[in-house]
Amino acid sequence: MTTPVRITVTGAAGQIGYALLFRLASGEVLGPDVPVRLGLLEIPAATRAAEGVAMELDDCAFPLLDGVDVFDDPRAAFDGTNLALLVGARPRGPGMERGDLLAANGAIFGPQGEAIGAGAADDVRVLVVGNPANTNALITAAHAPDVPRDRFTAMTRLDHNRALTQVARRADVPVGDVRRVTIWGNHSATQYPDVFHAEIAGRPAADVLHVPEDGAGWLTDDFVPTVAKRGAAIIEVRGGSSVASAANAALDHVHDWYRGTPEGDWTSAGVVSDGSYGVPEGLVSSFPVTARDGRFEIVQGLELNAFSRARLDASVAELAAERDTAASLALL
Ligand code: NAX
Repeated sequence: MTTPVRITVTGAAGQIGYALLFRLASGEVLGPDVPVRLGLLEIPAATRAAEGVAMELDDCAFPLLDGVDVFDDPRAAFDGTNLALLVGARPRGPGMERGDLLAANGAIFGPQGEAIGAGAADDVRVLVVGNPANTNALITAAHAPDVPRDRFTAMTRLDHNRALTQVARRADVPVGDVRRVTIWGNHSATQYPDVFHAEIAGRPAADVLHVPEDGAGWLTDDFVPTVAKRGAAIIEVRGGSSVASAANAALDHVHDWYRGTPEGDWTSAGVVSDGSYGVPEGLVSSFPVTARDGRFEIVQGLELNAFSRARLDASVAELAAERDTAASLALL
């Protein structure tokens, strides 16, 4: 057996953890010849539940699963890890302001970043799912200054997948016919799902869907709010937050990061900005990205019309405000 990929999942006893661990162990994400060793990090109060998840993983007899370890200490959990999925986070409680939420999450993601910096493998890759995902990724990266910046990502793949389906529904085509949709900015209500570079069965989506340059009509009134508020809609209808679709998106993100995006297409991911598209360097913003040889690259050279520019700028302003709040709380 080749050396297993060590994967650490935080919040492993939570809902999303439960929906993604079994698929990671099955081989469908990293490949049918890639053994994995899973580390489950939880808070002490939830390690017993995580042990139960580990027992169930054992009971699946996955041939590629080298073993499962349960941790309540980040240093031990991230020691030697190749892939860190940071799912566990502090949800917004009643009356909690954005600063309170960032402070609570800073207390989680700061130490986890330090632990990644101290002990993770040289090739470590980090995906932050726990909200506020972009700024939690920024805080994590800030605490691991020796790890290359391109190893820290935040999940906007669920928004991306939601956008693909909304476009396909509108055009009445199979979702596989839709390519090159983009989520820009923050994983929040200000995110900008962009169809101006998208294609439907090889034709410009804006032509097929009759979207004017100023975004009036369906784009502004229906598409953007439907994608941006889909999480709230799921809570209202299902009676709980997105779980399986969120886990699926995390696995799509990991799959593409390791195994590449399809030729001629791209996906969306929160990555550390290099200044592309005027997004201030260092912010973790969603961009259109391709993946090759285990690296995400921001798609360059897309023209943004005035509508897209304004939407992107608004979401980036929110990211900058979150960064400033995090800095003022000494979380960076
Ligand atoms: P759950 O509340 O079911 O699970 C969270 C788990 O994290 C709990 O078991 C808890 O004990 C654990 N945890 C808390 N602090 C921890 C720490 N310091 N170390 C390790 N584990 C810790 O939430 P779930 O539904 O699984 O959602 C997890 C996160 O994903 C939430 O922050 C949620 O907001 C976020 N989401 C992000 C999405 C995205 O697109 N980026 C979409 C889905 C989801 O809303």
